Amino acid sequence: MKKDKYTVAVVGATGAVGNEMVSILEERNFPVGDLRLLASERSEGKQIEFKGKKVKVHKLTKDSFKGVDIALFSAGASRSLEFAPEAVKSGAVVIDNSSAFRMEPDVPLVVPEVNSHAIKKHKGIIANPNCSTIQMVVALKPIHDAAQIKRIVVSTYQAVSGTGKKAISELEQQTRDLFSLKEVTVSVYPHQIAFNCIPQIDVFLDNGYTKEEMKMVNETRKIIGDDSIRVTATTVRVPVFAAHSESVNIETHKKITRDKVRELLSKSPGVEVVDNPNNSIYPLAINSAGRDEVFVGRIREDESIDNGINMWIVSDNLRKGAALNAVQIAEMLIKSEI
Ligand code: 25A
Ligand code: L14
Repeated sequence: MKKDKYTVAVVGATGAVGNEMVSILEERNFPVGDLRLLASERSEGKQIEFKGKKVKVHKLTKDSFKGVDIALFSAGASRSLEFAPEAVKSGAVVIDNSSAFRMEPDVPLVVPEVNSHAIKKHKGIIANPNCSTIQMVVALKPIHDAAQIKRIVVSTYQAVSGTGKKAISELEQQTRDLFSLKEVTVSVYPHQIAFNCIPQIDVFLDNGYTKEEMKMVNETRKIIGDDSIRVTATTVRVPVFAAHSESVNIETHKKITRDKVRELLSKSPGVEVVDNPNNSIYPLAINSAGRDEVFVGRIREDESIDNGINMWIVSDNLRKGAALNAVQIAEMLIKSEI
């Protein structure tokens, strides 16, 4: 049923993504009646500010969802597997930021600019895609509609904030220690991340790819709704705090020029073209942090094949890559139903 105000729960409210969810709900003036902040017992009693008031964090339990209309989950896949079905039983619609349900056939995997129509089919859970996938499909969908993408080759340069607060502290601490000529401690990532690039995000699978790389392959096809698109990815962690950057090469069935790509993308929702190479203007992580858009630049034709385009895609991984996309899904949901 439609309501004037909704009871919204944020699971993992004290984490990097959860924090961002709370501020985006406020910024966008989402019609929140009651805000329920949930995390582990480590955070019990902490307070987070929402619309000028301090809201207490409670321990997540199976009974946390009574009266909740919408539950935004971002506390890792194991918490989602355990608690999202409980939230649904209590009558909430779950928008889940973890990888737990993304590839379930019954669960819509949604990027509002690309496949908002899928929201209607939900059975209680809607999945928020992987951050690297979201920013890529926002930029590629308009090109796919115009020229039909055959193949995508992507390499990512991913910020540490995607891994959460512990990883943000680790990059800070390692940087400080190196400058103080101290021994560096490695705990979150398999290697030192300060002043380094690590070609591993998440664990390796039998095919030699990482889980993050295969998420980009499978989620891209599901969101665009075309299993014929071939995707190959290399995902790399870089010492950047916020915003993922991606070098993307596509091959299309129909020829599309660089000018046409620029024109299409400058009209596309959620995208901003930043592409003036003569003045060294192109998307940068430091300019994209804190912003909502997916920034695209370095657009050029791939001279090694007939129908190819190269581009550089940057977006804030905690915002469009996670919290903002989830809140946008919630906005569409309340427009259409519950
Ligand atoms: O368990 P997993 O699947 O490996 O996932 C945990 C990781 O998932 C990150 C998350 O980042 C964390 O690194 N993550 C976020 N979004 C994700 C996504 N889409 C994602 N992983 C995959 N896909 P985070 O640390 O920024 O946020 C974690 C949030 O989840 C809450 N949480 C954790 N366990 C919980 C839980 N909530 C309910 N029940 C549980 N059992 C977590 O709350 C936070 O909100 P918290 O209270 O546990 O943490 C508050 C602060 O404490 C620090 N901290 C975290 N772990 C420890 C810790 N301190 C001491 N010891 C620890 N072991 C954090 O810095 C956090 O700020
Ligand atoms: O599937 O940067 O949402 O470590 C969460 C962790 C994406 C990568 C997901 C990271 C992942 C992210």
